Amino acid sequence: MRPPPWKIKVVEPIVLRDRERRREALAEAGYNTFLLRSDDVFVDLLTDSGTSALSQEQRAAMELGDEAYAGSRSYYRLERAVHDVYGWRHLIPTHQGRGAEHLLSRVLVEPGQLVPSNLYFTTSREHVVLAGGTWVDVAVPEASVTDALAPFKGNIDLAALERVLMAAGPEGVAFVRQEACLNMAGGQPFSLENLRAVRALTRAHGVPLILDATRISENAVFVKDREPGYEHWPLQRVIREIADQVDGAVFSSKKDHFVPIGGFVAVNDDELAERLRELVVVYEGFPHYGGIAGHDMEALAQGIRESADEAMVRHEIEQAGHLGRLLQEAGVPIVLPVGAHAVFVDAKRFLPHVAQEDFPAQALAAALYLEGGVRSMERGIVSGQHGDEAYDGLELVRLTIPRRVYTQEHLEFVADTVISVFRQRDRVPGLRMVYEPLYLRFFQARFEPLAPLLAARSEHVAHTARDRGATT
Ligand code: PLI
Repeated sequence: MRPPPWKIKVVEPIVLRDRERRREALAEAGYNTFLLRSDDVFVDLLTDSGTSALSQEQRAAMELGDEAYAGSRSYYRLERAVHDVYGWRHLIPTHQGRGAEHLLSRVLVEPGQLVPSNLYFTTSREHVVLAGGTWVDVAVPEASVTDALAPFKGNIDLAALERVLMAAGPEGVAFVRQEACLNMAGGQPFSLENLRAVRALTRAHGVPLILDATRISENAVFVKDREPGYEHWPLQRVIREIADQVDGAVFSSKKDHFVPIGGFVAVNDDELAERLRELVVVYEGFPHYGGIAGHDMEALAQGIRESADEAMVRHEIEQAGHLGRLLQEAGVPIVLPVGAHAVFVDAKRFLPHVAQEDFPAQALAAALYLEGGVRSMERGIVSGQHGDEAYDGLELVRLTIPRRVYTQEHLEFVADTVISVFRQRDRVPGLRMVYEPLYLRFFQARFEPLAPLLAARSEHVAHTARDRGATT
């Protein structure tokens, strides 16, 4: 792996708590890694959202924050950055990605309308459903096959999309959503060819095309690497080419833009922008700050420019690739090809003895924490099942790499931890859910193990014997 294109100027101490404390912390957290205190975590791979390191240029820019309620200089600098890098005409800042999704869903979705998308993202789907819409998965089938070595598993199935558009008619579809580096499938990119074909279909049917551009930079790198014809294009040009295909985009800037908070909706249509600006004052703030501070807008404007720096973006992808290779070499089942921002472990194949309704990915995330203080995130039935709908889809644990934060040694420690759990995987039992929140349950659900987790050998033997009905 190439050395990172940055060096470290400020450090944050981290501590590996002893195993007894980790076991205690896990129980206190209801076996949900979201509910752990970060003080109890050693390597935090929960998410790449808001966890990146700011650059010296971002920190310096923050000093220029204009905190005026209206007409802030920082807003205009942000607008210029969005315009220069992506080209969209109207910018509506929000506090983070889900703020943008909320506004867009309220403006575009009429009750009963459909939103076809390449797979789902948790908050994106929730806002569509809360606005009365129905989410329709039109991802290519290989998106849900963890070992399918397809280069563009983030593509939309064009025939499936056309069927939905024909059956529902333009009034039946609120918008089509395509997500860059499809998070829930493993950070998998779409090709520009596919995006163009989706553009043509949506145009023919008179339906808006909205990009979830949260990880557009990594998607653009994969286009350069895997799609013939773009290898010599500067990254900025590929990003712009993607942005040019869509009517608008939502962004969680907490990922590619390296900021701890912030997001936005950007659209080209004047009337749609007006509707969004009418609503932003109700839910986020004045259109010139949209729920973030002037100094946040400065960091974001600078971060947007850095997100088109190919060396920066490539390093993130290479870190994920390196961790993926270490796991693959040890036989750990992971999603292939390794995607943009994370390595996704296939919990169904890792823990074949745990039925999906006993939450294998949640159990595995708990075990990784117990084994090495490594925090990961469940991306399986807990995140994916919506309401009473049946779920037999992907069951993954995401090891997500914050940008510009961890070194190769950290990643190697993480690999050792995962491999160690893999070697004793028969000692990872399923879980039972004991508290289920009403919305987005994965954030705050609580669990109990069905048997002691990574129990000491003697305890494990006793338990297994009990399972078999033997007396010990
Ligand atoms: O977490 P927000 O509200 O800034 O953004 C929501 C959101 C929208 N789209 C996509 C593709 C996301 O990945 C996303 C947030 N992702 C999180 C928090 C993650 O851990 O992946």
